[in-house]
Amino acid sequence: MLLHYAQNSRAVRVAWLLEELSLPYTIKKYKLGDREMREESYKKLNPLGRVPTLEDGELTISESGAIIQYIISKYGNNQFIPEINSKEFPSYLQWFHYAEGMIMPQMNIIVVETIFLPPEKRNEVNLARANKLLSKMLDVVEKNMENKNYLTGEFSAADFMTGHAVIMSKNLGIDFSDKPFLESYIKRLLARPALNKAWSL
Ligand SMILES: N[C@@H](CCC(=O)N[C@@H](CS)C(=O)NCC(=O)O)C(=O)O
Repeated sequence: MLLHYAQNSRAVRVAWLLEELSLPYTIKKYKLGDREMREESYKKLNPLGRVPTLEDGELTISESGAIIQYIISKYGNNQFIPEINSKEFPSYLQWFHYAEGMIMPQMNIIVVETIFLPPEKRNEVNLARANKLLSKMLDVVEKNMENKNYLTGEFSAADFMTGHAVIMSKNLGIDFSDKPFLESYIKRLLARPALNKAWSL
């Protein structure tokens, strides 16, 4: 498997899973914003020129969540996915999708309004709204973590998605002083050697 990867991106989620499963893979490294990600050869693999993208033989697949589900189903013997009839299964689905559904849209706005746009084009109202909403989205995760080590109790594939999104929010400078359970959750995730490896590729 070849993973198209950039540091501090959602590609870390996929590398993290590959490391947890000890699967062999190679990476092609980009820097976010690289011209190389906009070249036609890469756009053939990922028309939006984004990461992650995974190549597996003839197959090319993008969307971090889809890649994670693909790898776990095909090579992971469904590890990190609660049994379908368990009470954890619906909760796993919810937290798996919460990252791209609720957290990342706000983070995208914050990144655009603070990094991508030149100062004269930035919009303070959009930024303040995204910050407020992101904090609200994180409060829901905080509440969930009150009595748990991981999002659904045991470590699951939901942690690759929403756990990573929580860490990215913290790295972006969101105030976590009122989110002690998320602070300990982040520490717990960062203590996993597989995540450390994935983060520093
Ligand atoms: N929903 C997609 C989002 C992919 C995405 O936006 N990736 C970002 C990095 S985290 C990217 O490649 N950005 C480069 C750009 O926008 O030019 C996923 O989960 O894989």
